[in-house]
Amino acid sequence: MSTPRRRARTIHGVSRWLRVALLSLAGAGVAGLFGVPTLLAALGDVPREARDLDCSGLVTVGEWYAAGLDYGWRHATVGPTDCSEVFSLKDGLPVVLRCPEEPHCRIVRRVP
Ligand SMILES: [Ca+2]
Repeated sequence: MSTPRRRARTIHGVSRWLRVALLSLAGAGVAGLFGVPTLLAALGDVPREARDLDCSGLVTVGEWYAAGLDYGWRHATVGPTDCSEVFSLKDGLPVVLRCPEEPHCRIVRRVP
C-alpha cells in the first residue's frame, strides 16, 4: 500500500521525466526545423562566393539559403564560354553568370 508521501514522490519523478521528454522533443523539432534546411543548403552545388544572386558584393542569409536549395551550378550556357552560371533548378534557366574577367558577376535575370 502506497503512502501519500511515496505517491507524491512517484508523481514528481514521472513529471520530471515527462518534462525532460517534452523538452527533448521540442529541441529535436527546433533542430529539425533549422538544421535540416541549413544542412541541405550547405550541401548545395553553388559555391559560397557565387551565392550573391543580385551581384551586390555581399551574400545575404536569404541568398545563401536560396542558392543552396533552389539553384545549381554549371558551365555557362549563355554568354562567354569561360564563365559559370547559377541556374534555377525549377526551370533550368540561368540567373547569374560568374566570369573570370570584369564584370565578374553578371545578372541574367532577377530572382523574385
Ligand atoms: Ca547579394
